[in-house]
Amino acid sequence: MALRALPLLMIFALLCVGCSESDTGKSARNDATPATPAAVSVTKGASDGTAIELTPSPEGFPLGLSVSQGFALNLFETPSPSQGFKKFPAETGSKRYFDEFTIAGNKHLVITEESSPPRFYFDENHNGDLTDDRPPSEGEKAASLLPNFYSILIRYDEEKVVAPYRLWVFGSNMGGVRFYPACHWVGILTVNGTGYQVVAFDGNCDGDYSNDPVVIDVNHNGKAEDDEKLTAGASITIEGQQVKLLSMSRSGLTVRFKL
Ligand SMILES: [Ca+2]
Ligand SMILES: [Ca+2]
Ligand SMILES: [Ca+2]
Repeated sequence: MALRALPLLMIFALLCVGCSESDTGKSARNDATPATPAAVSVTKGASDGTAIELTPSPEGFPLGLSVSQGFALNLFETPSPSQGFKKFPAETGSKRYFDEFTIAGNKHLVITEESSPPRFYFDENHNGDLTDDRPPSEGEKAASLLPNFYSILIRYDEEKVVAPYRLWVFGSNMGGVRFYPACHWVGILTVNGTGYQVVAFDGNCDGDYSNDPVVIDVNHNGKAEDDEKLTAGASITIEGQQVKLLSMSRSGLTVRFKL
């Protein structure tokens, strides 16, 4: 079971920008602090139920969950005035594409670059300036812009967190460049002394985990059965104990149950 949290993605710094300008996107993430402990912390709130902080995992399709395709990019060769680019990263000589990418409810400008490794500049603070964000994400496969894995950081302003999101980005036969989330969040819910894996997955590819089911692997079989998928307000009985999903945060970081 995929409890392998990737430490380099463990960033919950409060909107800290430009942690290490000299490094690549990946190693900048290494440098960012503080990292959230890998273990699950459970706190009891009087009215908030039980809050569990989940841990990010850089793997897709947890518990066999399926996804739809999310639309990512058009790969426009020139920036359009309507896109709102205000400032561009210094030219590197590699071919670039200019796009808007809507995720987690915000439109972010994106520049993708056919460098080696390819780069994915993401306007994290969505201000139109592509020079004041963290360094670009570098594709995990050096050879080509697409298909490839990129890891971005998304701001969730209402939660004051910046959360990692890893994407598998590919040219789609449905048109344009689309993506799947190659990531999820995972934790442990303890009921009567027994731990149950809890998984949040952005199956509808919009960067918002609050509108997808939260799965509790009640029968420990590593798969998500239909009755293990909870939407907010829904309940499931575990060992005679009713467990109600109160809420899932948009970022995926925090899930709340009422036991
Ligand atoms: Ca920016
Ligand atoms: Ca979603
Ligand atoms: Ca199961």
